[in-house]
Amino acid sequence: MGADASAEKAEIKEIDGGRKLLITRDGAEVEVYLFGATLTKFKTKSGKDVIWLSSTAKLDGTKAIRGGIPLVFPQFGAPIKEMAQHGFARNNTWKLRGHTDDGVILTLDNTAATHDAWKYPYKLTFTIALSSESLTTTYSVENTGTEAFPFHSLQHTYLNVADISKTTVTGLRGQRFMDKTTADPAALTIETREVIRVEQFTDRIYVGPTATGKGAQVKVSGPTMTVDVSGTSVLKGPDGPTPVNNDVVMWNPWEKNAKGMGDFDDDGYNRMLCIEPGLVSGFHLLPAGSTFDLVQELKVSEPTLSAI
Ligand code: TA6
Repeated sequence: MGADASAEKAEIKEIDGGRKLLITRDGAEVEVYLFGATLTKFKTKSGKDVIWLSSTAKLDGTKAIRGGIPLVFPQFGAPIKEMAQHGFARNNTWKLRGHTDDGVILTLDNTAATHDAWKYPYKLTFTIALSSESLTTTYSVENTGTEAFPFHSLQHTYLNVADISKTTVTGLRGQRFMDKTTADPAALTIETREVIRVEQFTDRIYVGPTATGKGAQVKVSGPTMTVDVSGTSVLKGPDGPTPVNNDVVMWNPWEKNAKGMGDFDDDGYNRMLCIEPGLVSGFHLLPAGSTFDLVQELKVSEPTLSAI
């Protein structure tokens, strides 16, 4: 991603004993742990704290970080029972591969992390590109082996909405979703609401945007900021790039489930909402030598009156 002509080059510092990187550019800042390549902070030039992180999150590498943008691979949930929920990418330490004009590139591959139940050669790349009021993160899965492999991938983004009771989500009307809080989590229902308010335990997968025919475009309007979340995905194979309809996960554990997690603030559900572009509604096969790119953009702007 080339730097904006008007913006300065990103500055990168190792902090917290080298466990974390601080990226600053154009008055904005991002913090990302090498553990899981988990981005835990994004503060805009105008002072908005966009990402939620539980105050009780484990930050010592003993478990996936609760909050931020944990990276899900090769599975979402635990269809492969022998493997940790959401796979092993978020539970292993990534390497800093290099700097760019607007951020950094982190990588993980099968020489560092794999699993007996999923032993394919792969390379993950997480590219962070920072501007004053936006953050673009590209999560790439490359099949470096000789046979196709099944995978999911997701940027598990915890947004800091400040007050869930004053927050709305728009842009999902007309899309089909699976509701994991029901007795039939695989059933598909059409979203009929243009303005969605989250007022209870919510755990949904909006399956491959049909309404827009391109990537996911969701607006999260809270009392302190508005975040336009866009998720686009591309399969890059020998015949060139092919756009792929990605899914959008929406999750808020609500009060009872929040209290049931030791690393989730008891009242944290009031201040967060997971809106997550990914490829999770079923295992997808990635052909040998191909790469799947999942690009998330968080564009931040002032709160709008309708959210209050
Ligand atoms: O965000 C969707 C989801 O699969 C939820 O069902 C919930 O399990 C959440 O991920 C958090 O998972 P984690 O393994 O990080 O506790």
